[in-house]
Amino acid sequence: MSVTAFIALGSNLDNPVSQVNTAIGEIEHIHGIELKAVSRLYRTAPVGPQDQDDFINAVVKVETTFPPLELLDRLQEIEQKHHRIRTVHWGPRTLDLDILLYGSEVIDSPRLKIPHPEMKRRGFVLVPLMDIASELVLPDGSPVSELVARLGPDDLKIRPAVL
Ligand code: A4P
Ligand code: MG
Repeated sequence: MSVTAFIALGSNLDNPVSQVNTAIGEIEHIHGIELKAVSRLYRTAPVGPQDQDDFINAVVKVETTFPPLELLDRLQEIEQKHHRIRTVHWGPRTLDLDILLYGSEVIDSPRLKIPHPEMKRRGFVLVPLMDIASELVLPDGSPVSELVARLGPDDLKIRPAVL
């Protein structure tokens, strides 16, 4: 049985456009994951510490036979391959892969929280998500389109990356 999941990608170090594009290719090649849709890439102002470069953000839709924690393991292997070093919380990173949604499941465990707790107020997640899932409704009943409509001007300071 396969489940539809949405994964957010973010990078602001070491050629972020290439980090994100390479990661999408790596996700696509995992047995047990089928890539269904890819948003545009967006250039976004950093949320959190401001003394860092803009991010490149995107969201992909996949179908997967992995249970949630195994999907997280596979994504963390990709993060490791990108030489990700965890330093500052919300600080710069070569590659961040977050599971936004896994079917309509709600998970609240130490290693995994789904829906991603910050997703409802983050333009850099919601706008790319709208590209590929404009009709999507979160497990708590919030339509993604309404969450986007509610974003403040600062959260909407994002633009498609010029490639
Ligand atoms: N974890 C729990 N739930 C999840 C989930 N749904 N998906 C756990 C993935 N991981 C999840 O994450 C720490 C732990 O979270 C993981 O080991 C996993 O078990 P991390 O990515 O290593 O830590 P972090 O990045 O310091 O914290 P966090 O909370 O992941 O940061 P965020 O929320 O990802 O924010 N600004 C812009 N414009 N664009 C960005 O992409 N990203 C961040 C990072 C901040 N500002 C940004 C952006
Ligand atoms: Mg993360």
